[in-house]
Amino acid sequence: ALMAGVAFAALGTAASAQTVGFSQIGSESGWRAAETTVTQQEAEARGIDLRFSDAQQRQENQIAAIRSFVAQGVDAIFVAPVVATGWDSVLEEAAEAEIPVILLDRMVDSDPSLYLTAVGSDLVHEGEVAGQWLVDEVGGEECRVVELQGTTGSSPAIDRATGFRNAIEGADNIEIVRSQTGDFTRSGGKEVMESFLQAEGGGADICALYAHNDDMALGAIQAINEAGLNPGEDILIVSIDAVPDIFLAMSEGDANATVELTPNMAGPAFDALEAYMADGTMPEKFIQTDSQLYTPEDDPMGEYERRKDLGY
Ligand code: GZL
Repeated sequence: ALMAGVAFAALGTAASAQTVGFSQIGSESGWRAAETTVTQQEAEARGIDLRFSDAQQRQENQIAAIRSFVAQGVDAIFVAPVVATGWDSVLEEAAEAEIPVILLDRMVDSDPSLYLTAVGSDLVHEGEVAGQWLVDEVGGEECRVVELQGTTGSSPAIDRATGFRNAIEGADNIEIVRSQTGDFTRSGGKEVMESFLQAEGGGADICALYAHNDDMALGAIQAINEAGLNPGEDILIVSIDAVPDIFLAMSEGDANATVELTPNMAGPAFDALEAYMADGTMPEKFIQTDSQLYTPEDDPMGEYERRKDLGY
């Protein structure tokens, strides 16, 4: 509130954002690529000059980009923070420069007064939706689960792990037997799944894979096929993002469930920014997007067609 007052007072008359710096994590997944595309489209539709920086998944590159945006005197900064910690000093520098910061799709541990708002899904809930699907799917059957976690220390990796465990807590027939990060990438998912298969009787002892995003699941599906097993049947596959290719996999019987994450975090972010710049309206600290479950019963090819041109 203090920052908002100061920033708004500094603006004096009503203003609108002309230039926004966007510190993007990278392009580790199809979902991330779509988020970038949608952000550029939303900026263009609003006549905003978007300055884009791809950090190749390195926090130091994001911090350097934010400092550069502050030096350029942009009107606002969007950040998709690769991990949850280590942002205090650079966010304080932006606050001192009276430049509002909005977080996209991941959260930070910093004090909420250091950012205007955050737009994202309830990542714990996404994990719960994925876990509940598996509980419903396996019933009382014994089910040994392997887990491909997202980028270590990122809020989605932390929260999606928590949510899934919340959902399976009451099902003592379901057990997570291996868990390792695949860094949200297809190659990471494939490599780690290969090691899981070797460690678990060639896959005979694995009932299901829970992947924190579809890209890791798609890499794992390749590994399962190469091991001579049937993904989606011998090993159930549940993941998150709802990217077009997971729907192709579903239509081939290779994947069983995904939880949707909209790539349009920028629309609500730009809306909140415009209201703030116009008259100091303070947005909610967290603008939540929803998390819908999709399975092969939900017209996967139709969902593929709807998403295939959105920049994934
Ligand atoms: C989640 C987002 C995650 C996506 C992944 O909000 O941060 O990052 O689920 C991406 O595909 O790597």
